Amino acid sequence: MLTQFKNPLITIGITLVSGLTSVAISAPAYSITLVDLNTFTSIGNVTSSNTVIKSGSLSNDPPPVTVVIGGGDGSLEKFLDISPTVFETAIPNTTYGSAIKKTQSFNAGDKFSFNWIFDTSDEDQAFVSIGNNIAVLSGSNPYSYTFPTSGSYQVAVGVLDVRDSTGVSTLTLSNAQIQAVPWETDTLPVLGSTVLFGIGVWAKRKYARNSQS
Ligand SMILES: [Ca+2]
Repeated sequence: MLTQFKNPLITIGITLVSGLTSVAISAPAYSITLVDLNTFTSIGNVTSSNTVIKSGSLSNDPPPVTVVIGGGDGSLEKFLDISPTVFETAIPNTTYGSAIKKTQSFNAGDKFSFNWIFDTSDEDQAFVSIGNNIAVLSGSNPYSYTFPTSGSYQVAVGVLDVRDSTGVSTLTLSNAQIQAVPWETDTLPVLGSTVLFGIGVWAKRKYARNSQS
C-alpha cells in the first residue's frame, strides 16, 4: 500500500490537493462587503456622499446646517429615534449635531467597521450608535463593532457640538465595510479528507491497472 505513494505523480497530486485545501480554508473564510455610506440618510451638515460630517456650522459653511439637539421635531434624537435622556446620559451637554443613519439586517458575528479621522479644537464629540446604544467615537482606528445577535439594527455615525455652538469639528469616514460571519470551518477539513480519500482510491485503481498491464 505504501509503495503507491512512492509514485512521484501521486505525491505531487496529494501535495497539490493539500495546498488547495489550505487555500480554500483561509481565503473565503471571511467575506467582506463594502458599505456605500451614500445609501445612508443624513441630517445636519453632511457632505461628500455622507463621508464628511460636521458639528456647529460657521456662517460661510454651505447648507444644510446643523440640527438643534433636545428632542422634538427636527432634532437629532428624533432623526435617530433615540430618547433625549439616553443621548444626554451617553454624551452630556450637547447642543448641535449632524449624523447619518441606516437600518439593515446583520447576522450574529458580522463585524461592521470603518476608518475615521476626527478633527476638533474643542470639546465636540464624534459618536456611533448601534440600535439605542450610543458610544463616543474614540480610541482605535478603524472603529469596529461585532453584532452579538442576528437582527435588524440602525447604525448611525455623527458629530456633536458639546457645551457651545461654535467651532466646526469634522468627522471624515472611509473604508466602511461589513465582514461576514466566518464559514463553518469544520466542513472544509471534511471536504479535504474526502478529496484525499478520492485521490487514494483513484491512485490504487490506477496502480492496479498499471500492474496488470
Ligand atoms: Ca463646538
